[in-house]
Amino acid sequence: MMQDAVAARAAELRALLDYHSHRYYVLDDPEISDADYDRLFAELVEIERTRPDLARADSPTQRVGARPSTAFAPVTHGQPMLSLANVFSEQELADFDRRVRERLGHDDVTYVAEPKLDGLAISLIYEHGVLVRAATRGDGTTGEDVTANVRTIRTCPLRLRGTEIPDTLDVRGEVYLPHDGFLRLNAAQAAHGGKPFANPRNAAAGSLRQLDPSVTAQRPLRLFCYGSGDWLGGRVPHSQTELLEILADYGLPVNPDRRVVTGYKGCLEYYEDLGRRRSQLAYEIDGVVYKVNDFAEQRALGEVSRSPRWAVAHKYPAEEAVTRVLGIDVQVGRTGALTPVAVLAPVAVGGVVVSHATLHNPDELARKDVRVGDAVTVRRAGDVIPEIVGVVRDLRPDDAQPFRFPDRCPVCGSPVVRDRGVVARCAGGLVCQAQRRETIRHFASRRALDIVGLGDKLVEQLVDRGLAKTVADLFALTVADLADLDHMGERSATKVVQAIAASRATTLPRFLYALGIPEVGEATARALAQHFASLEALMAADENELTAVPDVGPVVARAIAVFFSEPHNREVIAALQAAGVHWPVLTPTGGGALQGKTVVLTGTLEGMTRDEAREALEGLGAKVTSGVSVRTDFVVAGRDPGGKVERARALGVPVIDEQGLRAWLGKGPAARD
Ligand code: JCF
Repeated sequence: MMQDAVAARAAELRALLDYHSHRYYVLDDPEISDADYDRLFAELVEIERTRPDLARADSPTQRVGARPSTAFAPVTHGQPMLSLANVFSEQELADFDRRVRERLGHDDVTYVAEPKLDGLAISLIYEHGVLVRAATRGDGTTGEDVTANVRTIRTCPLRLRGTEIPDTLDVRGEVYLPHDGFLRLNAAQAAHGGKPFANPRNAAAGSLRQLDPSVTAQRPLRLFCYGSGDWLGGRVPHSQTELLEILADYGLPVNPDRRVVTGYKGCLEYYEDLGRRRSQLAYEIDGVVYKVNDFAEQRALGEVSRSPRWAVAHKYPAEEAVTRVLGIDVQVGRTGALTPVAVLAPVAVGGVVVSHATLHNPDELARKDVRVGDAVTVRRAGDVIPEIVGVVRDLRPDDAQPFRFPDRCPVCGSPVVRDRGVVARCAGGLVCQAQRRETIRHFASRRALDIVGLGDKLVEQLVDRGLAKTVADLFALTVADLADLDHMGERSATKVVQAIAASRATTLPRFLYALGIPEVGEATARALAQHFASLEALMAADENELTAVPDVGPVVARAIAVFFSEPHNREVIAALQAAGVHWPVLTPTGGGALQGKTVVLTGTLEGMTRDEAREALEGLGAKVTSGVSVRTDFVVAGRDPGGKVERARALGVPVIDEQGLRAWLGKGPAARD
């Protein structure tokens, strides 16, 4: 009797753990705390340890399985795993749709559109609802058995949920690694002296082909299901939409970003919309998949050579490309840091032509061993500067020489010193023309003093001719000084002089940012201004007092203290103030109406820019962040706010509109057009 009670409790625990892990991992909506989950889990582990007869292959405790004997054994798929034909342009998409319409004999075909993940195709076999085998796609006919590794994927149910479970179900999907998991994995690899993975797809593939499933279990793999092979018994889908709904009901993860669209125009709209959101997705995608929704129509269309006629992949422009290294330049930054930059044979990457890629620092350059003449893979992710992923070793010319990093500054000839290990720095300070140039450029830039018309070419000439040795010299420039320079003339010179004069009226955060203090970006400049309220108070602060500022740690505090202790920097600041650079007096923080509140801005505001709204909120003591979490106090939503508002509602975070914000700021209603 007692024994039956234990067996019943084990069954109950398995069901509870399955239920809660589905809520947590698949629905992203947990009902119990992690600690409560762990307690249930521990209870089941204990029962299975003392009663091995109750251990079961589909138990949640079996996700970290033993080394399997069947690892990577060939598996022949019951039905072939299809691949998708690709289209790369609107025209090719229109042609696909036309062929579908012609074969079906009607217009306005309904498609299901979904993101195309850059992962690995997988087949999951469930017998009577229990996961019995997982296999890679392989050549489409025969893949490899990766059951033990797939079991460790938290979103992959070991047992299907719900009712009307099929006798056999062969689910098709994509295993992938989200961006954050990829970054975490590579950081861990680096910490253990391992080799980092080039991209999330390789990392996912490497993880699935691990011999030791306990290693795979450490990899944050995820899964989305999008189709099926054999399907015997259970509920019968008649369309792709129904199929996805049924799979979701069975507890399988399906992509929430799917949409039903009509005609190729509808497909295109989805493609463009998703393309805009691409950099915000949690995972890498390389395109969109469109499938004819109706299964009767799919059957009528059939397939050609392993690709269905009823589906197509619409690719986004490649974000990686291979090109040649024509040269390696060493650039000198504002603080004297030397950055190696590869000069490339121009190549299109993700829709833009790239001719330079950063190699970050000498260590990175040495690690990648990039040589002039090498073929390299260049990558562009979102808005970031292009980067060299690695060298294509097979294409290296026989005479390629390793790059020797200079030990003298290429601009001023001063010695190069190493600081904090990785950064190589020119020791020339403001004697170095490059550092002078970059300092002035930064000072005049849009988010600093915003001197319109003082462009790179002009700054270069000012420095080369000795007209501006420091940023303070800018305020002494006359129309006559400038009118002589290349591409100038009386009129442009007058405009620049006026712009310089106008920039005297600034704000303390802008001024601090413009000084170019190492480690002090815009956010830190704002925090410093808010905390100290005056330049004098800031300059008088010691390292200890500086670390009292939010987000200022010892490294930043030290950089600030060193900067202000430098007599030359104090002289330049005094000269700037003598030249009339000024800002409104601030009141120190402590009493702002939104002190300590965390606010997220999203969507387009009508009456102010987002920067203005942020400055105003920060002026009241609020902290403005980008991601909505349980720690967010409220969200300000403008026009077309997107997913952050939904997330806020789901978390119970209050959402206010622009009118509400203006009320907070005491500004009255926005002017509308
Ligand atoms: O996300 C994908 N990589 C993906 C691949 C999505 C799909 O709906 C697919 C696929 C490969 C084949 N559908 C098929 C039929």
